Amino acid sequence: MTMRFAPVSESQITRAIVGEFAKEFENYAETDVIIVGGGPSGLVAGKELASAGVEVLIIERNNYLGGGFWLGGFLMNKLTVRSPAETILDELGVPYKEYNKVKVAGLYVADASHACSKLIAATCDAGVKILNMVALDDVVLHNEKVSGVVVNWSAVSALPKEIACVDPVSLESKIVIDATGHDASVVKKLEERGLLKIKGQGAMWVERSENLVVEHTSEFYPGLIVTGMAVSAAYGLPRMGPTFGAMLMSGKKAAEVAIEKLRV
Ligand code: 48F
Repeated sequence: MTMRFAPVSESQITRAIVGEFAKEFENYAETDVIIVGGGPSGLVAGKELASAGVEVLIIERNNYLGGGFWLGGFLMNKLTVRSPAETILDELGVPYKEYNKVKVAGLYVADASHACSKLIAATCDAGVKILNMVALDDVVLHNEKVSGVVVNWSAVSALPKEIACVDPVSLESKIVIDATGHDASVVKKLEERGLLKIKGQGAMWVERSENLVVEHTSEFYPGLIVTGMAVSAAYGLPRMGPTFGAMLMSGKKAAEVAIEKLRV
């Protein structure tokens, strides 16, 4: 039997894309939580929040989600987590091995592609909406509280001003989460205005860093929660290198902090 696709024209396809995008963009111009950055910490935070019924929008400057979670380190796609973060791999249905049980306990290795794609799928399944190729330009500040973000297409900042003089647009939310990794881009917007001072990331010390990142995942400025490596940059904590347990656990904690704030 010959297969025949539905008779749909070019303009109908264009309308389907534009219509659905515009509807969603309009709905999410004001939302509960905006997460800037779709790496492991932002994705876990989004998944947890959406699963609890919170409206969440992730802003991601790349055309793909996952951030540093696609690779385990040094361009090698095996990633590690330390106990107890393997419980999140269990929740996501990601297979993993315990590494060299005899010498070290509680170190697990998984395929990065498998882990990252499962996390992205779980985040989308939970109902999180995503804006790709959109970068943070600034924050919305109302009465000394972060109340949203100012964004533009990622390409705009890469073009010379004489070609791309494009004003950004603003999106309002009750809470913003900075999940932009080492850059801590949202926090830095507040620092640029002299509203706070960040310490910048400390040197490598895996033993301490993962616990500290989760401990310090919190509201860093009214309306702004930090998660993942942005916590490290904001509080001057040691870096941890290629192990991801703290990113996943910090995402969970950021969601808990946000839910608590939304209740008030
Ligand atoms: O860097 P990233 O993976 O952050 P994370 O969730 O995890 C860090 C680990 O991957 C690794 C590590 C610990 O094991 O050291 O680095 O803290 O993901 C950050 C995401 O934010 C996006 C960026 O493209 C990436 O996907 N991002 C960064 N700045 C902006 C942004 C911005 N200004 N606007 C929009 N997205």
